[in-house]
Amino acid sequence: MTQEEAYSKIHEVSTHFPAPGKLIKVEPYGNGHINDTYRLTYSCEPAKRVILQRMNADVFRSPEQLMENIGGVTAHLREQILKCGGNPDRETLHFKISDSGKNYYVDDRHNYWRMCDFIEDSICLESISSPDDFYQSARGFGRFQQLLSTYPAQTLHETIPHFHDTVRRFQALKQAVEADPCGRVKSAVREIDFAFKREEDAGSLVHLQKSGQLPLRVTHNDTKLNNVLLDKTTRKALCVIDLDTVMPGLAANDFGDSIRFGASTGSEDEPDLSKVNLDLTLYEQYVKGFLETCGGNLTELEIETLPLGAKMMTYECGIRFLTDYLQGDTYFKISRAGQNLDRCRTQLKLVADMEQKMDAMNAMIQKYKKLFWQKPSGR
Ligand code: ADP
Ligand code: GN1
Ligand code: MG
Repeated sequence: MTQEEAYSKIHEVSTHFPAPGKLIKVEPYGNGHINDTYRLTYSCEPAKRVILQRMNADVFRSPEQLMENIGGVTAHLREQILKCGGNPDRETLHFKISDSGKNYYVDDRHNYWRMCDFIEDSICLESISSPDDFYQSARGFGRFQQLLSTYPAQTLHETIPHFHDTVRRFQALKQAVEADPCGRVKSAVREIDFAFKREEDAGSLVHLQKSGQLPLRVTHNDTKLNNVLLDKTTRKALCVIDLDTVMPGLAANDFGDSIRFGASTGSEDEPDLSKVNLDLTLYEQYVKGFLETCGGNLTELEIETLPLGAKMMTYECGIRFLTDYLQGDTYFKISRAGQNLDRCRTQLKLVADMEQKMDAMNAMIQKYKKLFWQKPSGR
């Protein structure tokens, strides 16, 4: 499809959602790896902007269920935010109802589209410009989990089954190495070796959850820095976005995914690994913001396994990028050859660095646990 054809398709799709005026601009938007995101501008006074997304049907096999989750979760967040005296129009996403009566529209090629208000006067960061930005992102994700602690988790559909089952992710890597469909194994021997040496670690959190030692909570499961918006004026946490993977999950995974992306001194696809390390100052800011907002709800073991969550989410993401590289880059969008291998390398470099820094990571958890957590009486 040419760009012109794509834009004419978007014009057509937009007519199935309520229009506040004449559609005057369509632009590709954001840096997500999964969905196709566009920002649309309508001429009205003041001009109104919305986000239109084509959901990735290869990744999300039951878009109806996914949008049911999102409808339920955003309605709950709206109520909770109102109760706290917040502004739900800015602090949670608002999806529009299409002419099908649903919060999505299915086109003639069976593509699923959804539209939500663009949150104005917000910023979405790809990297940290000050430790305070990262502290704010921690507060955003921590508050999100806190607000959803009263949500009936059993009503949520599993939008991607076994999403953070690191043991299965490891099995998928093993299969990709054995099949080697693109002949790329030879270019990733060191990475495969590093990942295989840590096979036993893959089960650490999964086993604690399966044995009932770690509880499932309503979690976001994709807590990258660019999935939380900050207020442009105050630079405080504003709104958590990208709700596709809100499912029952582990607090350690939400904590860990933020650390692997935001507390790295390099970008996720940095080819120069000397630039990639865990920044302990940023890590500490995240610990503080996260425990301040949702630590009171967590069990002692949940708090103490947060650093393990950081290592495991980084390892898991590394082996997911590696698997995708070996399989021919079919899952994560790439903009250049070798990008998924570079992404894998940054994650594995971070794992190695976290292994070195684990004592310091644990000590910071203890420091903030004392401030923001109390042993419940009778436990
Ligand atoms: P993906 O699953 O592909 O990551 P996202 O839902 O995260 O898709 O959207 C991609 C990007 O679009 C985000 O990182 C953010 O920059 C921007 N974005 C998405 N929704 C909004 C919104 N409602 N307001 C402002 N920006 C948004
Ligand atoms: C994807 O959608 P996005 O870009 O926020 C992926 C995450 C990975 C991340 C790595 C549904 O997140 O799991 O951690 O890329 N989302 C899905 O950057 O697979
Ligand atoms: Mg995203």
